Amino acid sequence: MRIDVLTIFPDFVQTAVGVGVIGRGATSGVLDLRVHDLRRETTDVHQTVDAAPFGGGAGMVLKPEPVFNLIDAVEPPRPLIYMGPAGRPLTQAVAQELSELDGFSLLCGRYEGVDQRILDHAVDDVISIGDVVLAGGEVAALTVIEAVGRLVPGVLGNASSTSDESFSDGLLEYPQYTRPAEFRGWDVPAVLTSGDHARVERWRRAQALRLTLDRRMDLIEARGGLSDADQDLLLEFDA
Ligand code: JCQ
Repeated sequence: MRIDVLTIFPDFVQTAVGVGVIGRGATSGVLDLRVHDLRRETTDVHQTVDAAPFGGGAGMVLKPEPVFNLIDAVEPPRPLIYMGPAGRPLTQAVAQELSELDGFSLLCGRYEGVDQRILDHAVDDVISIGDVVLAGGEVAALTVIEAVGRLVPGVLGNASSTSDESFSDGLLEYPQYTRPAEFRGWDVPAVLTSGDHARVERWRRAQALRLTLDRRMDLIEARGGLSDADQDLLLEFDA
């Protein structure tokens, strides 16, 4: 999968995509990540990428020339997605859709905004990572790359599965424990060391249900409430 990033902070993005599973995906050739510097497509001596808004007002707006010049020079893969708080929300389902493409591109704007002609004539889609305002789209773009990249076949090792995790069945993830079985007087739940695998599975589901009920009632409602089996599980483990 090819992912192109159009940014005024290419060093930051390049460094960030070089670490962890995404970095290994790039090294192994499964991910083809190409970071482009919008400043290199400027034609003036000061390498100007932004200018004051027509009509007045605070802040600076990303100029169209560097963006369209870069698109003409590179022909980055479509869809070209603009990262901004006015976009459609990023969800695991959106990440899954993007992971099935051969490629896509991410345009990082600044919080003051970009010239509307970029959105009207170059951008195919706008995605938001949440109802929060960042100083720039770079961290949002990295969030998309990480969420999508790990779903691309060959990026995660065999040991890691993407099917048994939070959101894949609409519940938050159950608590995990590792050695030692006792740490500073805090014991691992006995069920996890009992060897009763069926009971472990039921306990995990009960814990996931309890956590989701406490923190994300919206997710419970989206599943149509608690089933009889769900309620039985909560009772079985006093969750
Ligand atoms: C992305 N969620 C938040 C780009 C405008 C008006 O503020 C803007 C901010 C950005 C940077 O991206 C985000 C963002 N998803 O803040 C354009």
